[in-house]
Amino acid sequence: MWETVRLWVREARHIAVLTGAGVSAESGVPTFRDAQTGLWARFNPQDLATESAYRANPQRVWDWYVYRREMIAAVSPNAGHEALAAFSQRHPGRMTLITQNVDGLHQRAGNTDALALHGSIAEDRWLDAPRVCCQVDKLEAGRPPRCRVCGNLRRPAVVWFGEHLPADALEAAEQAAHGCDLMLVVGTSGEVYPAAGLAFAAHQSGARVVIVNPEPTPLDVVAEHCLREPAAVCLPALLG
Ligand code: BV8
Repeated sequence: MWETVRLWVREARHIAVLTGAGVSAESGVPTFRDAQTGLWARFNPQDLATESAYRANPQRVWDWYVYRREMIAAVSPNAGHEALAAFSQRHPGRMTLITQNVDGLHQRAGNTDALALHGSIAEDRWLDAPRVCCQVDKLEAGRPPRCRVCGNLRRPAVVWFGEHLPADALEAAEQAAHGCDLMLVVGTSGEVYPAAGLAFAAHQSGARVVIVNPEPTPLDVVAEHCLREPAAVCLPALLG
C-alpha cells in the first residue's frame, strides 16, 4: 500500500494536504481531543475555545492560552512537519498545505505559506472593534491585557467555535481541495467543520484521498487508503 501511495505522490500534478493536531503530537503538543492534564483536566477545550467563554471568564480562558503558548514555545517541528516543508521546497507550486493547527509548527518548519484556517495562537487581536484609544503600545497589563482607556480586551488571534474562518484562507483551501488530484489528510479527527468538509470536496472533485492517522475517523469513508501510522513516521516515507 505504501508503494502505491508513494507512486501517487510522484505522479500527482497537485497535492493538497490537510493537517490537524495529530501532526504535532510527536512534537509533544497534546492533540485537541487528548485528555487535558493538570489544571485544565476538568475543562473541555470546546467549552473554552468560544467567545462566550472568554466574555464570561476572560482570565480563565486567557490563562489557558498562556499555558498552551508556553508549551508550544518549548517544542520543535517534528519529522512530519519537516518532510512536508522539504517536499514543498523541492516541488514549488505542487503542494498546498492547509492546517487546522494554531501552533505555528508548519510555518517554523518552513511552510510559511500554510493556509492557517484556525488562525495563530502566537498572536493577539482586540476582542471588540478597536477604537482610536485602543493602542497596542499603550496596553494596561493584565490577564488579559486591555486598553487602559476603554477597557477593550486583547484576545488570542485564533478562530473560536462559532466564529467564521478567515475568508481568504478558506477560499484558497477550497480551491486546492477542488483542484488537487491527491489529498493527504493527516492527524485530524475530522470532526471540526468546515475544515473536515475539504476531504469530501476533494473526493467529490475526483481526487484520491489518503488518510494518515493511527485511529479511524469519519473521513475514512472517502479515503482510498488509510495509513495507520504516526505522521512523523509516515510523511518522511511518503514524501522523501
Ligand atoms: C464556523 C482554534 C461558520 C481554537 C479550533 C458545519 C459547517 C460549519 C460549521 C459547523 C458545522 N457543524 C458544526 C459546526 C460548528 C463548529 C464545529 O465544527 N463543531 C464541531 C465540534 C462539530 N465549527 C465552527 O464553529 C467553525 N466556525 O463554521 O463558522 C459559522 C459561524 C456561526 C455559526 C455557524 C457556523 C470554527 C471551527 C474552528 C474552531 N477552532 N481551533 C484553539 O485551538 O484554541 S478547532 C480545534 O479543533 C483545533 O484547531 C484542532 O485542530 C481542531 C480539530 O481537531 P483536530 O486537529 O482534528 O485534533 P483532534 O485532537 O480532534 O484529533 C487529532 C487526531 O490526530 C486524532 O484523530 C488522532 O487519532 C490523530 N493522531 C494522534 N496522534 C497522531 C495522530 N495522527 C497522526 N500521527 C500521530 N502521531
